[in-house]
Amino acid sequence: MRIVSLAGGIGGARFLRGLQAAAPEAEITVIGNTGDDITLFGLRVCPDLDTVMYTLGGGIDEEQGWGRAGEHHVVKEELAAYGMEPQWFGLGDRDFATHIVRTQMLGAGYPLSAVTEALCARWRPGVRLIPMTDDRAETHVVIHDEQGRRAIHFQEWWVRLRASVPAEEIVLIGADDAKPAPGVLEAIQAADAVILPPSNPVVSIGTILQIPGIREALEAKTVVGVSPIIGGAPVRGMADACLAAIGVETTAQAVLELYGSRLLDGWLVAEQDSGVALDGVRVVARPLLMSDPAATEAIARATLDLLK
Ligand code: FO1
Repeated sequence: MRIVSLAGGIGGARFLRGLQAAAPEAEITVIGNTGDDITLFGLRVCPDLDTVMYTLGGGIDEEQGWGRAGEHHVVKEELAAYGMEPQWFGLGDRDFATHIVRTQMLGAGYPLSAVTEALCARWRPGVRLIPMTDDRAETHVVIHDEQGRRAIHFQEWWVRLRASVPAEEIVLIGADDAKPAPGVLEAIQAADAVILPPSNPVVSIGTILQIPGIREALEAKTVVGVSPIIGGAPVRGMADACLAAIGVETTAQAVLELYGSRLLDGWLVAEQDSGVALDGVRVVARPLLMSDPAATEAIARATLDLLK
C-alpha cells in the first residue's frame, strides 16, 4: 500500500512512528514542511525535516520532541561567548553536524530534496522524506510591538517570543514562486491514500498546501486528516495562536472547515468533539492523545480504517 503523509514537526513525526507500526508493509512518502527553515550562523536549519528524520531514525531527543538525543551545547556556548546572535535558538553540537552537511551540499548546488535524501541515507527513517519544495519558502510573522509593525521569522515568534505577541499575519514568503520538489506530485498521484497528521494546521500543513499544485493534486485523492485540536485546545505547540492569526477558531470543526470537504474525505476527532460534521466528510470520534507508542499506533490504525 502506498501512503503519502504531509508532516510538520513533533506531532506529525510522532504520528508517523505510529503509522509505521500500524502498516509495516506500507510504502510511506512524507512531504515535509520547510516553512520553518532558517539560516543561522551561515548554516541552513530545517527543523521539521530534521524532526521527522531524527524521530523515525531513532536520534530524536524524546522529551523535547526536537533536536538530538544526548546533546551537548559547547558550540552554542562558544558562539555566545563571542556575543553571536541569536542565542534564543538552541542548536546542539550533534545537530550542528546535520546543518554543516546540509549547508555544504546546498553550497555545492544540490537541491534540498537531494540533501534530505543524503542525510536520510544515514538515519534510515523507513520513509521517503521529500521537502515540500526545493525553493525558498519561509514563514514570517507580522507583529506589532514597541518597535512598531514588522515581520519577524517564524522561529523568532515561536521560540524567542513563544507566540506571546499576537501574529497579525502569518505569511509564507516565496510561496507563489515555489514549485513542489521533484517526486512530490508523482508520489501524491501514485498514492493509494493520503494522510494529514495532527501537525499544526497553519504553519505546517497549511504551508505545504500553499505550494502551487499540491492542494489540487491532493483533492484528486482519498485524504484523511487527524484533528490537532482536542476539546478546543491544541494537544501541544501553539496551534491556537496560529489559528487566531488567520481568524479561525481553535476547534476540530473549524480546522475541518479550514481544510474543507474538497480536500478531506475523512476526519478523525477526539471523543469530546464527536459532534463535528461537514457534508461529504466521514467523521469518526475516538481517543486522540498520542500518549504512548501503542496509543499512537491505534490512532494510525483508525486513520487507515477511515481510508477504506
Ligand atoms: N524549539 C524551541 O522551543 N526552542 C529551541 O531552542 C529550539 C531549537 C531547535 C533547534 C533545531 C530544531 O530542529 C528545532 C528546534 N526547535 C526549538 C523546535 C522548532 O522551533 C520547532 O520544531 C518547529 O520549527 C515548529 O514545529
